[in-house]
Amino acid sequence: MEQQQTPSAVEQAMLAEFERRIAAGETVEPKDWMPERYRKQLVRMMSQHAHSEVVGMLPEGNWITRAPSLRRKLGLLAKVQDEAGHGLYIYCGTETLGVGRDELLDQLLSGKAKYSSIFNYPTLTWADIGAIGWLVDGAAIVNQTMLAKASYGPYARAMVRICKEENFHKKQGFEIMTVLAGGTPAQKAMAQDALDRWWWPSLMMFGPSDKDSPNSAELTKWGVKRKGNDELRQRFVNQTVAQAQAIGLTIPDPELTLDEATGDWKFGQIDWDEFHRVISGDGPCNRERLAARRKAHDDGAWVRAAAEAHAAKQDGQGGAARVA
Ligand code: BYC
Repeated sequence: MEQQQTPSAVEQAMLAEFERRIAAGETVEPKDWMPERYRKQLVRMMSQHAHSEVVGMLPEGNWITRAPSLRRKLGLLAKVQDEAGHGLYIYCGTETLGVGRDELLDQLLSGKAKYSSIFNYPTLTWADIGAIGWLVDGAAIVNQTMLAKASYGPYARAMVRICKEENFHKKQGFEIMTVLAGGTPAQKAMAQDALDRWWWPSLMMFGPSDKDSPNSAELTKWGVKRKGNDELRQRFVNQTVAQAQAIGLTIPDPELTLDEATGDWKFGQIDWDEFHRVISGDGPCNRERLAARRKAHDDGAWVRAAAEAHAAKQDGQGGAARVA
């Protein structure tokens, strides 16, 4: 009689096959077998990413009514709408992993879920809108170009489209900064002030240093992350220093020096205490952001109720209820 394999042996064989596929560069699709831990890690990372896109609309939304011209207003409106779309693609991606958007939104609104630290800083002047496009979208592109090669198909494919849109966002932000930096002394000072305030939080977007990053090893082993947090941060610094120089702005880091041997711009110490404060809920705007999201959710209750009633009517339930 054939001996039955114990579940753990089956599981081990499936895991080995899964890892062979990843090593061969194959893409994992929703109906493929995957280790529970891979699924959980993806849900964690993708839901944080989706939440970041949605919360990320708030700092910029703050300036839609105060944009300095119709052209600027149109660009900003389009950008903020794009961010909502990015959130939706990524929430759809998490649905392919068996987790509904309602559950994830509950986690966001209850304060349990994380979202990117960067969106807990205030947008004080119009130049902040330029700085966000240039630096925040610029950092996001560096990170997400890498994620477009992630092993999980739905996430990787969402990143391809998102990166194209983020490129437009970065260009509009850099153009705002270029115009301000070449304007009156007061406009240039406003642009420099925005760079001073957004520079270090932008570097924190890449996450802790690799040696302090508990998730990196597993995510790298399973091909979700293709590069480490430090390498991507360095890539962003290298490309951004040249851009700041081109428009006559100064990166607020006295320790910034070019390493001739590697071509890398070496930068000073990131304030990791500030980073940990912000991601644990105690940044300058964490409370304001969550309050705004909760209000938007409550205000939208009638839309959800109407959509559900419409869906029920479409599948005949509403009709049956009316007859009864
Ligand atoms: N902020 O082990 P680590 C946009 C957490 S939005 C908050 O290195 P991992 C845009 C991390 O979650 C684009 N938390 O984590 C939208 C972990 O905590 P948990 C946003 C952070 O996952 C609107 C702990 O720290 N992009 O472009 O290996 C307008 C240890 O970290 C942060 C994404 O979401 C942070 N900055 O790597 C404009 C990209 N960093 O979960 C623009 C997708 C770390 O264990 N995400 N943490 O409790 C990623 O690429 C990765 O998740 C990270 C972190 C590189 C961020």
